[in-house]
Order: sequence, then structure tokens, then C-alpha cells
Amino acid sequence: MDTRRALLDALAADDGPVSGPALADSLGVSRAAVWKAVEGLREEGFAVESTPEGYVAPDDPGYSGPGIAFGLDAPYSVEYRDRIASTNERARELAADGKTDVAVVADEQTGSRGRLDREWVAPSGGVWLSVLTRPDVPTARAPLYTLAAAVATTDAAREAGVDAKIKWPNDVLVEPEESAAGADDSDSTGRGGRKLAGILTEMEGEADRVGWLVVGVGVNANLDPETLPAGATSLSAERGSPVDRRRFAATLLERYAELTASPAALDEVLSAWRERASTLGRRVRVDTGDGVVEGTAVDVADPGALLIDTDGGRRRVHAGDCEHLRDAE
Ligand code: BT5
Repeated sequence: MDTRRALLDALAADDGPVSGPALADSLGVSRAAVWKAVEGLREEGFAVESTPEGYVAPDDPGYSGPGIAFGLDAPYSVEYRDRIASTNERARELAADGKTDVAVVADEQTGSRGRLDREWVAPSGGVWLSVLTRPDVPTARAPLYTLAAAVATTDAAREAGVDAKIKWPNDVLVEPEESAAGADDSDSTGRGGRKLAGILTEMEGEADRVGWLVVGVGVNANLDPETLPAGATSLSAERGSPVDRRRFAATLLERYAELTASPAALDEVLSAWRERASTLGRRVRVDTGDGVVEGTAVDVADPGALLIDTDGGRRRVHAGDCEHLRDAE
């Protein structure tokens, strides 16, 4: 696996052909090992070409494990499945096996979940992925990783030409266009916009340190919103054309890796989140599971709590389902 990743990086770094002996030399492995890695990549759908001068990466690396890992500037290996029950579940299995720094990516999920065990609809054509890491941080900071994933997803959507925003705590959405009268019919669901992506974070903590952390991101990429639950949208529907999922997934993973690279990087997540938030400044109603808090969302505070000004004073909410209300409500 490591030889393959090194081979992909070497091919990505070089425009022209790279010879087998040169690869063996630079990777510090035998020529037979290079050949085996090339064969393995081809079996996974990454069509490495052989020319008299050496190996060349395919023009279209494709949406596959090696395709996503090709030129990826993030410290994850990529495990790709055409079809899987749930990428989060698979990442948890890998965690139980002691693995780390893996991105599990699937084209289709047959048993994926949202928060509180809700169903997540994930047909072929989406970007469904889960990143397993073992960050050396206190358990209390874990919510920052969810916010980081929301920022990363928003940035990848914007790079793809879709003006996405974040709804606290874990939704990425596209706000309805205001009509001249300021009415927004499409917002009758109270979601504050059409849902483009959702995030599910799962973790295991040891004492006050995170043991493993799985951040699962589901993005409706090339999907017809008609096939999704009411109130959903997709990148392709918003853009009017399909998105390059390989590039989108790579951008998302690279941004997430950058935002979570160190404690100092994590310190920047809240401000990045604020800049992309749709929730702040709005009237909201949050069902915390332990009561409803209603008021104006004024800020997000470490490590991801929403601050709400209510009639009875300022409240700090750590988790829950958030509804954006119209000003009149
Ligand atoms: C979420 O939950 O938004 C988190 C979704 C996380 C999914 C990813 S995909 C990769 C990884 N593997 C998994 O098994 N899960 C993660 P929540 O906030 O609870 O929202 C769930 C609600 O969103 C559902 O009850 C539906 O109303 C709605 N929903 C379901 N599928 C949707 C979709 N594809 N697009 C938009 N909304 C959807």
C-alpha cells in the first residue's frame, strides 16, 4: 500500500514518463515491487500507461482509491468502495483494527446514518467519505473537527462554483435566493436552505484524550434532488452540470487536513467557521433533546457551542437540531 502511494506521488510530481528503474531507485524498493504496485493500481482502476520511456499517469485518474490519492496533499491513505453499508461503520472497523489516517470513500452507501441514527440517503453519484484519525487532543476539543469538516466541505463546494454556507452545527446548505419582496417560498422546511451535505462525527475517548475520531461527510454531488429527501439539493443541480468528484473529494480532504494539522491550526477553525456561517445573526430554535432554546444566534464559542440570546438571557447550546426561523416568527 505504501509503495502504491509513493508511486502515485512520484507520478504526480512528474509530467513526463518515469522509468521503472528510476522509480525503484527513488522509492527504495525493487523493480519487481514497482511492477507489482503498478499492477495493483491498474486492478483498482487507475490506468497507469507503459511507454518505452517509462510509466505515465492516466489523463483522467478517475474516481477510485488511487484516483483520489493521486497528487493528494493530505496525509491519508484512501480506501475506496463502489458500494458499502456505511463509510463511518467501515472507518470504525479500521479504528478497532488499530488503523489511523485513512479516508474511506464510497460511490454508494446502503446503510448510512445521520445523527441520532436517522437514515442518510446515499445513492451512487454522491461523495460519501469518512476520515479516521487519532488526534492527540483533549476529548472536549473533538467538536472542532466537525466544524473543520463543515468549513472544508463549504470551501470545496465554493471551488466547484456553489455558494454553500454552514448551518450550525453540521449542515452545509445553499440558501434560497431572496425574491424582490424578500419572501422565500423554498424555505418552508425551517432548514434555512436546501441541504447539500451533512456531517456525522463519532469518536472514542480514553480518559481525557481522543482515542480515535471518525468524521463522516455526505455530500450530494452528482444527484438529482428528486431522488433525495425533501429539502435536499446537490452540487450538480446548483451548478447545472456534473462536478468532478475526484477533485471535489481531494479538495475537501486537503482542507480538512490543513484545518486539523496542529493545535494552532485548530485554533483558527472557529473564525473560519464564522466567516462561512449562515446561522449567525438569525433567529433560531434549537431542540437540544433536553428542551427548546429560541432566540437570536449571536456567536459560536469554543469548542463549537452556539450562543443564543433569548428573552431570558444568553444561553450556550452544545448540541441539537437547529431550525432557522423567519424574522417574523
Ligand atoms: C446528518 O445527519 O446530516 C449527517 C449525515 C452524515 C452522512 C455521512 S455519509 C458518509 C458517512 N457515513 C455514514 O453512514 N454517515 C456519514 P442529520 O443532521 O441527523 O440529518 C439527517 C436528516 O437529513 C435525515 O433525517 C433526512 O431528513 C435528511 N437527509 C437524509 N439523506 C439526505 C441527503 N442525501 N441529503 C439531504 N438531506 C438528507
